Amino acid sequence: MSKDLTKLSKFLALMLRHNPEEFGLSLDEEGFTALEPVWKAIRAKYGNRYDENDLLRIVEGDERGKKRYEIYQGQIRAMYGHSEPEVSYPPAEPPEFLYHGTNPKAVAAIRKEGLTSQARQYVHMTTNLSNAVVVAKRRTGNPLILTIRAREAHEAGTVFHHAETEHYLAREIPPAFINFPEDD
Ligand code: HQG
Repeated sequence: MSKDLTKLSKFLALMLRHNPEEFGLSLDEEGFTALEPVWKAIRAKYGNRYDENDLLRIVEGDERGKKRYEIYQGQIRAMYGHSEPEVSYPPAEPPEFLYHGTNPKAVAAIRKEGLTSQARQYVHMTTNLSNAVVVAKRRTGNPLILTIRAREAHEAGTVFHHAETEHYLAREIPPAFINFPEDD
Protein backbone atom coordinates (compact mmCIF):
# COMPACT_ATOMS: atom_id res chain seq x y z
CA MET A 1 0.00 0.00 0.00
CA SER A 2 1.44 3.39 -0.92
CA LYS A 3 2.33 5.73 1.90
CA ASP A 4 -0.54 7.96 0.90
CA LEU A 5 -3.07 5.14 1.30
CA THR A 6 -1.56 4.20 4.65
CA LYS A 7 -2.38 7.73 5.79
CA LEU A 8 -6.03 7.29 4.83
CA SER A 9 -6.12 3.82 6.43
CA LYS A 10 -4.84 5.31 9.69
CA PHE A 11 -7.44 8.05 9.54
CA LEU A 12 -10.12 5.38 9.08
CA ALA A 13 -8.76 3.60 12.17
CA LEU A 14 -9.09 6.79 14.17
CA MET A 15 -12.71 7.23 13.07
CA LEU A 16 -13.88 3.61 13.06
CA ARG A 17 -11.82 2.05 15.86
CA HIS A 18 -11.08 4.74 18.37
CA ASN A 19 -12.86 8.05 18.16
CA PRO A 20 -16.08 7.98 16.10
CA GLU A 21 -17.80 10.64 18.20
CA GLU A 22 -15.16 13.22 17.43
CA PHE A 23 -16.20 12.91 13.77
CA GLY A 24 -19.94 12.88 14.46
CA LEU A 25 -20.16 9.14 13.68
CA SER A 26 -22.14 6.60 15.64
CA LEU A 27 -21.31 2.93 15.24
CA ASP A 28 -23.93 0.22 15.51
CA GLU A 29 -23.31 -2.80 17.71
CA GLU A 30 -21.32 -4.52 14.96
CA GLY A 31 -19.20 -1.43 14.38
CA PHE A 32 -20.88 -0.29 11.14
CA THR A 33 -21.55 3.34 10.27
CA ALA A 34 -22.88 5.00 7.08
CA LEU A 35 -20.26 5.75 4.43
CA GLU A 36 -21.62 9.21 3.69
CA PRO A 37 -20.47 10.98 6.90
CA VAL A 38 -17.17 9.08 6.71
CA TRP A 39 -16.55 10.62 3.28
CA LYS A 40 -17.53 14.00 4.69
CA ALA A 41 -14.83 13.67 7.36
CA ILE A 42 -12.26 12.47 4.78
CA ARG A 43 -13.03 15.51 2.58
CA ALA A 44 -12.90 17.88 5.54
CA LYS A 45 -9.39 16.63 6.33
CA TYR A 46 -7.90 15.87 2.91
CA GLY A 47 -10.05 17.76 0.36
CA ASN A 48 -10.26 15.78 -2.89
CA ARG A 49 -7.02 13.85 -2.39
CA TYR A 50 -8.78 10.46 -2.06
CA ASP A 51 -11.54 8.92 -4.16
CA GLU A 52 -13.68 5.81 -3.98
CA ASN A 53 -11.03 3.64 -5.63
CA ASP A 54 -8.55 4.53 -2.90
CA LEU A 55 -11.06 3.51 -0.26
CA LEU A 56 -11.81 0.26 -2.08
CA ARG A 57 -8.10 -0.56 -2.29
CA ILE A 58 -7.75 -0.09 1.46
CA VAL A 59 -10.79 -2.28 2.09
CA GLU A 60 -9.32 -5.02 -0.13
CA GLY A 61 -6.32 -5.25 2.19
CA ASP A 62 -2.68 -4.21 2.33
CA GLU A 63 0.26 -5.85 0.52
CA ARG A 64 0.35 -8.67 3.06
CA GLY A 65 -3.34 -9.30 2.42
CA LYS A 66 -4.29 -7.91 5.82
CA LYS A 67 -7.89 -6.73 5.85
CA ARG A 68 -8.94 -4.11 8.36
CA TYR A 69 -12.22 -2.69 7.00
CA GLU A 70 -15.37 -3.97 5.40
CA ILE A 71 -18.05 -2.20 3.29
CA TYR A 72 -21.56 -3.63 3.26
CA GLN A 73 -24.74 -2.05 1.91
CA GLY A 74 -23.52 1.55 2.03
CA GLN A 75 -21.92 1.11 5.43
CA ILE A 76 -18.34 0.67 6.57
CA ARG A 77 -16.74 -0.82 9.67
CA ALA A 78 -13.39 -1.70 11.15
CA MET A 79 -13.36 -5.49 11.53
CA TYR A 80 -11.30 -5.48 14.75
CA GLY A 81 -8.98 -3.31 16.83
CA HIS A 82 -11.61 -1.10 18.51
CA SER A 83 -10.80 0.73 21.70
CA GLU A 84 -13.70 2.79 23.00
CA PRO A 85 -16.84 1.97 21.01
CA GLU A 86 -18.36 -1.28 22.21
CA VAL A 87 -18.52 -3.77 19.32
CA SER A 88 -19.90 -7.29 19.59
CA TYR A 89 -19.30 -10.40 17.52
CA PRO A 90 -20.99 -13.79 17.44
CA PRO A 91 -19.10 -16.52 19.29
CA ALA A 92 -16.96 -18.82 17.14
CA GLU A 93 -15.02 -22.02 17.50
CA PRO A 94 -11.28 -21.29 17.27
CA PRO A 95 -8.60 -23.48 15.67
CA GLU A 96 -6.39 -25.56 17.95
CA PHE A 97 -3.67 -22.90 18.16
CA LEU A 98 -3.54 -19.12 17.73
CA TYR A 99 -0.55 -16.76 17.93
CA HIS A 100 -0.04 -13.48 19.73
CA GLY A 101 3.11 -11.40 19.30
CA THR A 102 4.24 -9.37 22.28
CA ASN A 103 7.08 -7.61 24.02
CA PRO A 104 9.40 -9.61 26.34
CA LYS A 105 8.82 -6.90 28.97
CA ALA A 106 5.11 -7.85 29.15
CA VAL A 107 5.77 -11.53 29.78
CA ALA A 108 5.95 -11.43 33.59
CA ALA A 109 2.52 -9.77 33.77
CA ILE A 110 1.06 -12.10 31.13
CA ARG A 111 2.30 -15.17 33.03
CA LYS A 112 0.52 -13.89 36.09
CA GLU A 113 -2.78 -12.53 34.76
CA GLY A 114 -2.94 -13.87 31.21
CA LEU A 115 -3.52 -11.78 28.10
CA THR A 116 -5.85 -8.87 28.78
CA SER A 117 -7.32 -6.41 26.32
CA GLN A 118 -5.37 -3.35 27.52
CA ALA A 119 -6.65 -0.22 25.73
CA ARG A 120 -8.76 -2.25 23.28
CA GLN A 121 -11.92 -4.25 23.86
CA TYR A 122 -10.46 -7.64 23.04
CA VAL A 123 -7.20 -9.55 22.99
CA HIS A 124 -6.15 -9.96 19.35
CA MET A 125 -4.78 -13.28 18.09
CA THR A 126 -3.92 -14.53 14.64
CA THR A 127 -3.69 -17.80 12.75
CA ASN A 128 -0.72 -16.34 10.86
CA LEU A 129 2.59 -16.70 12.66
CA SER A 130 4.48 -14.19 10.51
CA ASN A 131 1.79 -11.54 11.01
CA ALA A 132 2.08 -12.08 14.78
CA VAL A 133 5.77 -11.19 14.43
CA VAL A 134 4.90 -8.02 12.48
CA VAL A 135 2.41 -6.96 15.19
CA ALA A 136 5.00 -7.45 17.95
CA LYS A 137 7.66 -5.55 15.99
CA ARG A 138 5.58 -2.38 16.37
CA ARG A 139 6.52 -2.48 20.05
CA THR A 140 9.89 -4.20 20.28
CA GLY A 141 12.94 -5.16 18.24
CA ASN A 142 12.84 -8.48 20.04
CA PRO A 143 9.40 -9.97 19.34
CA LEU A 144 8.17 -12.85 21.39
CA ILE A 145 5.45 -15.13 20.05
CA LEU A 146 3.00 -16.73 22.43
CA THR A 147 1.03 -19.78 21.34
CA ILE A 148 -2.53 -19.85 22.60
CA ARG A 149 -4.05 -23.32 23.08
CA ALA A 150 -7.29 -21.88 21.78
CA ARG A 151 -9.36 -25.03 21.36
CA GLU A 152 -8.59 -26.03 24.94
CA ALA A 153 -9.45 -22.55 26.25
CA HIS A 154 -12.69 -22.62 24.25
CA GLU A 155 -13.61 -25.99 25.73
CA ALA A 156 -12.93 -24.59 29.20
CA GLY A 157 -15.31 -21.67 28.59
CA THR A 158 -13.31 -18.80 27.03
CA VAL A 159 -15.48 -17.20 24.35
CA PHE A 160 -13.73 -16.56 21.02
CA HIS A 161 -14.85 -14.48 18.06
CA HIS A 162 -13.75 -14.74 14.44
CA ALA A 163 -13.37 -11.09 13.41
CA GLU A 164 -11.63 -11.63 10.07
CA THR A 165 -10.06 -14.58 8.20
CA GLU A 166 -6.84 -14.52 10.21
CA HIS A 167 -8.03 -12.69 13.31
CA TYR A 168 -9.63 -14.09 16.44
CA LEU A 169 -10.63 -12.11 19.52
CA ALA A 170 -11.39 -12.89 23.17
CA ARG A 171 -11.95 -10.68 26.19
CA GLU A 172 -9.01 -12.35 27.92
CA ILE A 173 -6.88 -15.48 27.79
CA PRO A 174 -6.04 -17.12 31.13
CA PRO A 175 -2.33 -17.95 31.57
CA ALA A 176 -3.06 -21.70 31.77
CA PHE A 177 -3.75 -21.72 28.00
CA ILE A 178 -0.63 -19.84 26.91
CA ASN A 179 2.62 -21.52 25.81
CA PHE A 180 5.65 -19.31 26.41
CA PRO A 181 8.62 -19.93 24.08
CA GLU A 182 11.12 -19.94 26.95
CA ASP A 183 9.31 -22.96 28.44
CA ASP A 184 9.97 -25.14 25.38
C1 HQG B 1 0.19 -6.67 25.74
C2 HQG B 1 -2.93 -4.73 14.80
C3 HQG B 1 0.97 -6.57 30.05
C4 HQG B 1 -0.04 -7.32 24.40
C5 HQG B 1 -2.74 -6.22 14.86
C6 HQG B 1 0.30 -6.17 23.46
C7 HQG B 1 -3.50 -6.68 16.02
C8 HQG B 1 -0.12 -7.22 28.14
C9 HQG B 1 -0.16 -4.94 24.21
C10 HQG B 1 -4.11 -5.47 16.64
C11 HQG B 1 -0.98 -8.04 28.89
C12 HQG B 1 -1.49 -4.42 23.70
C13 HQG B 1 -3.86 -5.45 18.11
C14 HQG B 1 -0.80 -8.09 30.29
C15 HQG B 1 -1.54 -8.21 26.82
N1 HQG B 1 0.18 -7.32 30.82
N2 HQG B 1 0.85 -6.49 28.72
N3 HQG B 1 -1.58 -8.85 31.08
N4 HQG B 1 -1.86 -8.64 28.06
N5 HQG B 1 -0.49 -7.35 26.86
O1 HQG B 1 -1.92 -2.78 20.31
O2 HQG B 1 -2.30 -7.37 19.94
O3 HQG B 1 -2.15 -3.40 12.14
O4 HQG B 1 -3.69 -3.25 22.07
O5 HQG B 1 0.79 -8.45 24.24
O6 HQG B 1 -3.19 -6.89 13.73
O7 HQG B 1 -0.42 -5.63 19.80
O8 HQG B 1 -3.38 -1.92 13.77
O9 HQG B 1 -2.69 -5.14 20.85
O10 HQG B 1 1.69 -6.09 23.24
O11 HQG B 1 -4.49 -7.59 15.66
O12 HQG B 1 -4.58 -3.07 11.92
O13 HQG B 1 -0.31 -5.36 25.58
O14 HQG B 1 -3.49 -4.35 16.03
O15 HQG B 1 -3.78 -4.37 13.78
O16 HQG B 1 -1.26 -3.83 22.45
O17 HQG B 1 -2.45 -5.42 18.39
P1 HQG B 1 -2.42 -3.65 21.40
P2 HQG B 1 -1.86 -5.96 19.77
P3 HQG B 1 -3.44 -3.11 12.85
